This record gives sequence, structure tokens and C-alpha cells, in this order.
Amino acid sequence: MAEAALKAEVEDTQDLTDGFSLVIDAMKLNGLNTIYGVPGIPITDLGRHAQAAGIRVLSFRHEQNAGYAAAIAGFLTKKPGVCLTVSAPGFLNGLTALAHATTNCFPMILVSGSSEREIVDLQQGDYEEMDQLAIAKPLCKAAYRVLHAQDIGIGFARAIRAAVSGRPGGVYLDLPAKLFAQVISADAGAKSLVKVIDAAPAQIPAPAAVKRALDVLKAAKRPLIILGKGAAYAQADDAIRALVEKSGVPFLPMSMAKGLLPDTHAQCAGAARSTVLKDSDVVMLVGARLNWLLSHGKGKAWGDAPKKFIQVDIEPKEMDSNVEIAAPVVGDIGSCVSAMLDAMGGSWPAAPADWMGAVTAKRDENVAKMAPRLMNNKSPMDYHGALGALRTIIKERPDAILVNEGANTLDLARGVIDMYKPRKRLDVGTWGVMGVGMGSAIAAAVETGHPVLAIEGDSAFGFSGMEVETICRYQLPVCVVIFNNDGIYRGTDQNASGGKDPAPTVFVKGSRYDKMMEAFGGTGVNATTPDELKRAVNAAMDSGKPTLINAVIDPAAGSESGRIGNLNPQSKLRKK
Ligand SMILES: Cc1ncc(C[n+]2csc(CCOP(=O)(O)OP(=O)(O)O)c2C)c(N)n1
Ligand SMILES: [Mg+2]
Repeated sequence: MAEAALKAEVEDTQDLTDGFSLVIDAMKLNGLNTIYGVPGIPITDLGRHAQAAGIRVLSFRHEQNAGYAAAIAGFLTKKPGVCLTVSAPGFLNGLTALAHATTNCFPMILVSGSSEREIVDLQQGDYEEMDQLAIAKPLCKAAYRVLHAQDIGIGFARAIRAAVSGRPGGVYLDLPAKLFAQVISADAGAKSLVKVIDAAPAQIPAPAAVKRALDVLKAAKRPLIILGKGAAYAQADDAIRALVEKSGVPFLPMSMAKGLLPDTHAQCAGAARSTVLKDSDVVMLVGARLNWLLSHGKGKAWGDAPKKFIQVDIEPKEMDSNVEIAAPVVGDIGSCVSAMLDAMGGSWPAAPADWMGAVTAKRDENVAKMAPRLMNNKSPMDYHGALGALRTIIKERPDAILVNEGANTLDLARGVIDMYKPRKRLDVGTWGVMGVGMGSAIAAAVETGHPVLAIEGDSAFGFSGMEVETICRYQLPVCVVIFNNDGIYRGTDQNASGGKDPAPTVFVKGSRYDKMMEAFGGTGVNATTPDELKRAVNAAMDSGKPTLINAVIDPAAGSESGRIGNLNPQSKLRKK
């Protein structure tokens, strides 16, 4: 091109903007400063330009892991985590995480490039053809498509608001390839951007509902408070602690609410779970749902004594989902808890002493029973020996973030490892899904800057294991400990046919996962005793260097499905 013509074109385009820039501008305007994704047509340049514009772009090895990272970023920050994928297969890979975010009430936006509408709608076989919007819709809270560059601003605004307002969840945003290349005047572009004001407005509970709830709580003889991950998400930590302490009632934290108040708190009933579920007469749920994780609020786990439930939740439809709720309190957790605190006034009666005494006695008895098991120094390790070592590490480093998945590795770690601060425990959530490990670890390190300890079953780790390269590439302070028991639940199953194939639950024996980390320049350690494990984890946490420790666990130590073996269907024709 002649120099004069080139100059004219540059001057011309100075007054223009395009779809790529508007997406980036819309994100930055709304404080969305991180993208978790995988590049490819049509979003490769979007990632490059976003990075150039100061957005942190973390490139993963598989979209599902990027999606899980975005989901947990949403949980940690109360801003939607953004996952960026290519069309059809990339979109589908991200979709599991979007559905997971929605189920867990984490705000997340899955932004996927898509193919040409005209061709997709006529089903003429475009490159990566798929009607992504239609497929996403039933799996998320809201789904939108933007066809014109001047609508990018409003599209992001709608996505952000849908993700974080009310009960948070996953949102799908469909951006067809042609959109990115559309050019409009820079002035019109700037005017089209929307800054979302008060994206998650407070939802104040009705005073009558608050009074009803407190009346029920006050009349209780054996009250219990259950804190769910909604309470952790709310970031109303001081108010929640004040409410629990003022009430004097024992509290039970759900898995990801551990640490909202320390597990070592005098009122914590975590180690007396079955007793408090059975024997309580009034249960106040705060950001916790009566789903399978709480046995739907009925049946054997809840005992025979009649119970009254108080439920604090932002979602009115949650009330009476499984059992009658005597006192629904609908609003955002922060507003509800503050309103209750105010209404309790200065002279709230102490919780009945005989009940507190019974709960404390049971808890102390269970803690004492477990203590010697956590001190054992067996080699190969059993779960308790290995977890005893890791429990001390979290006690000494309460700011570290614990990521946890597996079956036995999950259930036993949840029980053994005390948490001391809010939102430090990230795990498999509502679905008990395997595969969230490395995505969660990466997002936790990126969003908080704190060191991360990921305790992973060897099977669980396999779902996202390739992301150790991502951890090394971005030099993240993540220490992965693999509880290597040669398989799913146990490494000892036999093939009942007598054939050569191993049993379906069994992996290669004596695997060395630590070598995977070494392949990418991280530190790999093989640990066969609790002492070795403790030394290696402490070194990793001190150095902040990506580390993977292969913790050799007795293959016979685990049990079927960890603590939820009862959920396996049992046919009387096939007794084990
Ligand atoms: C996506 C997904 N696929 C499969 C499962 C079924 N599942 C539950 S736990 C588990 C793995 C348990 O083995 P491991 O992680 O090694 O823990 P261990 O009990 O051996 O300590 C699997 C495959 C699941 N929960 N999620
Ligand atoms: Mg295992």
C-alpha cells in the first residue's frame, strides 16, 4: 500500500472500534479483569487483545478446567468468573462447569464464540456448527446472544446482573464469530457500553419474617444452626459470627462453610454431626439447602423427634423444597443476618445449658477417639496418618486455601482438617463432582494470591491432571498432594472374571504422579510416611513453587464411595 493511502486508512480507523475491543472494554468497565479459557477460532485474537489491554488471560489445557476455575473465582470474589471458549466442542467442554456453577450458585459467565448464524440455523454444516444458545439454556440461569457490536455493552450488563443478582448462577453469552470483526464508530461504541450499578442489590427481609424466626429460635430447647456455602459466599463473616455467638447455639458448617467460624470454636458441632441432626428440635439453615447433603431434612439421619426449620435464603422457591419451613426468612444473607442481630436486642437468653453440655460432650468424645489415629506414622500411610500431618499444616497456615476432591480423600479430609478462616475450603460442591481440583487451585491462587494446598484422590486428580502444566506455566503457589491408593476407593479390587484386565476401579500400581510435575519444571516428591509428607508440603508452601507430592496410601485403606456408600443401589440378587 502506498504510504499516503496507508496513512489515510490509519486516520480513518482511529475513529472506529470493533467487536473485539468492545468486549474488552465492556469487561474492563465492569471490573472483570481475568479470563480463564482455551484459545482457538474465533476467539484467539480476543485473548491476545485482552491480554494486551491488561486483562489477565489464563490459558488452560481443557475448557472444563477453565470453567471450574471461573466458577470458583465467582464464589471467592462475588464477581462473575469469566470462561472463554471456542465454538461447539470447546463450548460443550465448558458447559459442564457452567451447569456446576448454576447448581452451586456460583456467579460465572461462559463466553463462547460460535459459528455463522445463517449457516447454523439452516444446518448447512458450518465449521463447528452448533446451536449453542439453545443447548446452554436449560443448564444455566440465563443465556444471551449478541448479534451487533453496539449491543455488546448491554449483553455483558445483562450477563453480569443475571449471574450475581438474587441467587447467583451461571450465565451463557453467545458471541458469533462475525461480531468480533464488526466495526462501528468509536463514539457510538463508547456510548453503547453499560456500567452495571449495584449488580446484586440488597434484598431486605420482612420484619415480620425476622420476628417469626426469632420467636421459633427462642422457644427451642435443642437449637442448631447450619451454615451453608451461601453463608460463606455472602462475605458477611462478622455478622454471621456475631449472630452465632449471640445466640449461643451450636453450629454445623457444611463443607464449604467450614472456617466461617473456626472449626475449633466452642459452639462448633462439626464433630457431633449425627447427634445434633437427630436430637435438635429447631434448626436454622443459613444459606444451606435441604438437599441430599442434608438427607432432605427427614428420615433416619434426622431422628424421630419433631423438628421446626427456620430457613434464611435469598431464593423464595427454596422454602418448603423438602420439608415444611416454619419460619422462612427471604433476603440476602448479609441483610437477613444483620436484621436478626438487631431484632435480638441486648438480652437474648443463653442456649439451654443441658443441650450445650450434651453436644460438647459428644464432640469432645469423638475428637478424642480420632486423635491417636491421626498420629500414626505407618508406611504405606493410611488416610488418617497422612491427614494428621496435613491438618497441622493448615493449623499453622490458616490463610492457605485447601482444595479437596476424591471419595475417601474428600470425606476423611473434610472431617479431619479443621479450617480457621472463611472461604478457605473449596471442594466438589453440590454434585460431588470429580475434576474441579486443578481449576479450583489455579483460580484460588490467581484470585487471592494465597498459597494453595490441593488434596486429591488419585482418580479425582486424573480428571484435571494436565493442568499441572498450567500451574507451572504461570508459576502459581500450588502444592498438589495426591493420595495414591492405586485406584477409585481402593486399589485392591480383583477382576471377577479372572481375565487379564484389571478391575474397573483399579489403576496402575505404584504410579509416580510426582514425575508429571517434574516434566514441566515443578518440584516432584514421593512421600511414603507422614513425616516425609509434612516436610515436603511445608517446603512447598514456604517456596511457593509448583509442587506435586505423590503420597503413597495403603491400597486397602479406603471404603467404597467414602462416606456415601449407602447411595449405591443394592440389588438383593447381587450381595457383595
Ligand atoms: C465427574 C465425575 N465422574 C465420576 C464420579 C464418580 N466418583 C466419585 S468419587 C470418584 C473417585 C474416587 O477415587 P479417588 O479420587 O482416588 O479417591 P479415594 O477414595 O481413592 O481416596 C469417582 C470416579 C464423580 N463423582 N464425578
Ligand atoms: Mg484413590
